[in-house]
Amino acid sequence: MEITAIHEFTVKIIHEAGERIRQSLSEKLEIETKANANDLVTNIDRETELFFIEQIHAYDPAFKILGEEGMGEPLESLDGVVWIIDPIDGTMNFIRQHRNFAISIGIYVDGIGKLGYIYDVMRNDLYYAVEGQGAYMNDRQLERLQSLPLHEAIIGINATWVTPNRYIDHNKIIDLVHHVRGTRSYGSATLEIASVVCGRMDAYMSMRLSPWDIAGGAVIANEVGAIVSNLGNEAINLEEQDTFIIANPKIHKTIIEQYVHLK
Ligand code: 2AM
Ligand code: CA
Ligand code: CA
Ligand code: CA
Repeated sequence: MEITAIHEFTVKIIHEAGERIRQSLSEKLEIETKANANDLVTNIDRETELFFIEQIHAYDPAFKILGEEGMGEPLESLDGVVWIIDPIDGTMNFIRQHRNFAISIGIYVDGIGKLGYIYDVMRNDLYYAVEGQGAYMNDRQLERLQSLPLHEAIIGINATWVTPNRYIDHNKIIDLVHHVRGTRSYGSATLEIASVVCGRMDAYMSMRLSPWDIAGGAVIANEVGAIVSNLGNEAINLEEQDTFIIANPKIHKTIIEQYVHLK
């Protein structure tokens, strides 16, 4: 597989898709719900995924594609070259805020992450990595993450973590929130992951993410020394939904060992 050629091709189609999405903001969106009333999808999520599938299959029909909106063939395994795509991550932000959403792509070969992309569409910022060749935000190479104490950390969590919930003991999370320097919640998992790999935030966790939310980010994380796992400290699984954390190494260990008590 010609990694450099695929990388150049991917950057090109991400920028084209981003331009189409920006154009769509001046048109009326068709909005539907999926699993629940707050789980939204638009015609642009689907059209963007279809655009990627058409472009990728024109490039090489053997590439397999897993996309959130299910516009491709069902994926039977991670064997071969698999593109894992979230056409719009942060659909609610896309609809309501017209910002704070991203395109994310991870390209895996036999289950190993080779190329990862998170594109902040409205800021025109591309975060990416090629396995073994470092990670970048646009032209700037990202540095390996520096260690810092938990009381200086900014962590990404949303408000449901400090309310009673079925996944974790929320009282320990209240302790965590009191202990850290600050918390943030952006409403786009991939942009929160991008914040961690850049060192703007030191951890991000979610109670339920899907493969397309984390596939691109995990490749970038490896290149800067960020740790990704589920909240049980097991390797991420690209075939099903799971809990998720990405963090600076020491912060990852402290949060998992001292603050996350899974039910
Ligand atoms: P999405 O916008 O692509 O659906 C905010 O809730 C973050 O969690 C977004 O990155 C969103 O991705 C993701 N997410 C994952 N599963 C979700 C679900 N079932 N409902 C809403 N958001 C979900
Ligand atoms: Ca969605
Ligand atoms: Ca998503
Ligand atoms: Ca999405």
